[in-house]
Parts: sequence; C-alpha cells; structure tokens
Amino acid sequence: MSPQGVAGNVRLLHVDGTVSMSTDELAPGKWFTEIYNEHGSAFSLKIREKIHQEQTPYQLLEIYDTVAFGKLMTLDGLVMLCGLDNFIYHEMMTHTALFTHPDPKRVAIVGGGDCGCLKEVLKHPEVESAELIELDERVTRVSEKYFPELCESNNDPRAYFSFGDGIKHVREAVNGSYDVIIVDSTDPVGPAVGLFSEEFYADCLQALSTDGILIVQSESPLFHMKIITSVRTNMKNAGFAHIATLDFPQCSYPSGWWTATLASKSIAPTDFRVPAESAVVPQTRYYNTDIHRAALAKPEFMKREFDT
Ligand code: AG3
Repeated sequence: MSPQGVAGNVRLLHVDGTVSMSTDELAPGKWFTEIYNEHGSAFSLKIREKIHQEQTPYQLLEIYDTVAFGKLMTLDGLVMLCGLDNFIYHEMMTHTALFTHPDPKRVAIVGGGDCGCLKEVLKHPEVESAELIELDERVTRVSEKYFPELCESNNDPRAYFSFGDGIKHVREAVNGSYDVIIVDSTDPVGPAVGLFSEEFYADCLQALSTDGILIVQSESPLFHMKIITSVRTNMKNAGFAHIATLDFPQCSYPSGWWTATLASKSIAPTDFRVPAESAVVPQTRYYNTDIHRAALAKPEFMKREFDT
C-alpha cells in the first residue's frame, strides 16, 4: 500500500536517536509511489512538489522535485530516472558495451530520450557519431529543461537526434552501420514490447558491423527472470555469438536490483578492453574495470537459469 493510504501515525527516527510520531508525513501529495502490484511491494519518494505534467502523444510525462533523490521523471506513473542513482544505470548501459567493442565509432541509442546514455557514450573520444532514436521528442525536450546535467553533451557535433520509431529505424538501417546499439527502453509493455523481440534483435544483428555489440536494459533479476531469459533466448536465436547479463544496483527501479544484457557478434564479453593509463579515460562515478568484471559474475540462481 502506498504511504498516502496508510492510516495512522508514522514513527520518525531522528539522527540524534530520538523518536517522534507524525501524521503530517502521510498527507496526500507528499509522496510519489510506484506500486509493483504483482510483487507486493512499492517504492516511494518524498516530494517537495510536482514541477511538470503533460500528456504527450505517447504517454503521461511527469517531473517531481524530491526531497532527497533530486529530480524524478516518470512515464505513465513509472520511475524512469531520478537524480540520485541514474549514473549507475547510464554508466552500466554504455561503458560496458563500448569497452567490449575494440573501436566503437558509430553508436545508436534506441530510446533513452533523457540523454543520460548519450552523455556517457560521448565521453569516449573514439566515438565519431552517436545517434539517439527516441519515439517521444517531448521526453528529450523536458529532459533538457529539468535534467540539464544529462543533456550537457547534446550540442556535441557527434550527437544526432532522430525522433521516431526505433524498431523501424534499425530495420531500415544499412547493414553494418553501427558498432554498438544501446536499447534504453521502458518496461516491455506497450510500444516497448517489440524492443524485446527476436525480430528486433535480428534487425540489430544486421545493422551492426562485424564486431558489433548490442546492449539492452533487461529488468530485475529478482522480479523479472522470465524477461531476462527470454531476452537472452531471443538474442541467441537472432544469431548473436555471445550473450552476457550484467547486474548492478538501481534503488529507484523495482526490487532495487537491475540488469543489462549484452549480445556480441564476435568478441567474448569477458574480453573487454581495460583503458590504458595513458588513454583518455571517461570520467565515471560507478563504472570501472573491476566493476565491469564483477558485473559479469553471476549468482547461482542466475547461472542455473542461463544454463538451460
Ligand atoms: N529505462 C528503464 C526504465 C525501467 C523502469 N521500470 C519501472 N520503473 N517500472 C529508463 C530510462 C533511463 N534512461
């Protein structure tokens, strides 16, 4: 149940060790809550105020100012990102793939309208073009306004924007046009369903160059193991040689634990590049070589699922 709906007092433990009770804490409008109905749980953020709301041609887009997690963007009531922890997701969705490719020059980002992945991709000096293909232009425009830190590289001459259907865009791409494709999608519901399909992954395979890498956000290992295994099977059936699921914390997403699944045409995911000390190394807050290696290690329950 959402905090708004909880009757009675809230017990507040203060830093000095004292405890007080408050009913005001439960006042409607003080909290944003995403309820994970199927999983009997929810995630709430205390908010100062809602600062934006619009129905775009595709979805309900809202921005909140939260008390402790920075700005929060939601689509149709689901958390897309918040200021506090989005760096983990964006760095793991990008640097893992770019360091697996030997020389990533041409990168496509499908979805990711908030530009968080784009910013990370452009930190790699060898990247010559990074194309963002987002269905809903409003996500990008609103992000420019409320998440300027994610959009700081949008004027980089290597950044290209296409607003439209990413599935069609990849299907119609010239064979071998990209070295890396990053799929920063929403959950597999509505228009995003196709982004989890074998057909789409087969189109990605075609659109990728010889050593091409595809990476997709693949939901929670605790809540969505079926989605993860189906993503992996679809990638394998589409013809990718190697598949690896990487995991990382993401406290604002369902269960707080998230994955990205990487598919490679030729290079083994364990053979990723370790940036040379002399090279321009992207400045990151989460990603590093040890984190990359650790994210490839798999807990027993995942290994068992993946072996079958
Ligand atoms: N991409 C992943 C969103 C999935 C979150 N799911 C949820 N809250 N139920 C977000 C876009 C970040 N660039």
